[in-house]
Amino acid sequence: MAEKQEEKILVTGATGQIGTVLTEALRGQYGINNVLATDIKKPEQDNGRFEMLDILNTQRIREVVEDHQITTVFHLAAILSASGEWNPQKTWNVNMNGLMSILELGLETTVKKVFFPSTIAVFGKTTPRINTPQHTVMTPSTVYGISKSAGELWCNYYHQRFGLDVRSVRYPGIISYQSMPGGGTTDYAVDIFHHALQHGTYSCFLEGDTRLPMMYMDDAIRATLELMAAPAENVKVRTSYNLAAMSFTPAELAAAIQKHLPDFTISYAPDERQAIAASWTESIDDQPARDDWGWNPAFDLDAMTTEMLTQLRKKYTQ
Ligand code: NAD
Ligand code: AKB
Repeated sequence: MAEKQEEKILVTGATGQIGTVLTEALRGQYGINNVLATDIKKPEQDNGRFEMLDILNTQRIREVVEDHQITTVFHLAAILSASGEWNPQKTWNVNMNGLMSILELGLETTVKKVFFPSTIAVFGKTTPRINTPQHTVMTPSTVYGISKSAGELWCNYYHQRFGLDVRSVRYPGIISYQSMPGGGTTDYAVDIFHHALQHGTYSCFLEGDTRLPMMYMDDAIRATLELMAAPAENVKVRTSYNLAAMSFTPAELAAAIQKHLPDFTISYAPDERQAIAASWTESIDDQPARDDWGWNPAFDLDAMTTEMLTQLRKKYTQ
């Protein structure tokens, strides 16, 4: 408990889909004054300390870290898979150089611990598609996946060579009601709920049988906090842990929604995101995360669907 009081936390990319929810969870756990949210986008609600911070502004990041005596960084700032393909050079710059700046601060400042979110986008066409193992072939097809795959290796390097306590998970597609996703390939699994409640129909940008690993936000946040709280000696994977909860296709998600909204309809108009989705794997073996730090997801497809519809109904009727 005493240790938690002393932590000073910096969140980059805090205004994004995961950052919005993670920052609130961290404020609840560590105290509102011990968590500094940063992004290049202002938050919709002012719930605590926030500073505009471009992850490419190395000088400014150092000043912020030194001014606030930051001990732990949750480095979420990134450009995701679909948006990344519009500007590969910029995506590489933000995703790679942003991470390198944070890792360097781990050697030169008060920063002692870093969380780096990786992704199922590190996998590619040569990766085993079913029950993808922790250690496997990775030939990502997007610049986003390439940057995250390289990022994982750099995290491992800084841990092995310099002893920096860097921890990471490969999130599946994250589904949330609190915040909207930003430029990913799995975004349909959030959009569909909003369209189901507002319009009763959804045109999906992936084909109906495209199976992808997914996770409800509550599980993603809990995994992040549990990994970061685990004793260092239990964290044996220092690239990034496979993490799983459920896998489904757009057609299966639509059927789960129809159990609650029988008149809901879905159609399919695949766009360029279909090729990205097809290059990823279908299901993930996360046994090392379960063995090393006790990972266990709580939400499956039906539980997640019920919760999303319940929470969004409340939002739309407020
Ligand atoms: P998001 O796109 O919603 O949020 C990313 C945030 O980074 C945005 O608020 C954006 O403004 C910010 N950002 C972009 N460029 C920046 C810059 N130069 N300086 C500072 N901030 C900048 O993404 P998210 O879904 O919240 O993802 C957070 C992290 O988790 C990312 O690293 C992403 O790769 C990873 N991840 C997310 C998912 C998912 O399904 N949401 C899955 C796997 C991994
Ligand atoms: C995306 O679709 O790009 C993200 C991810 C799985 O990393 N949601």
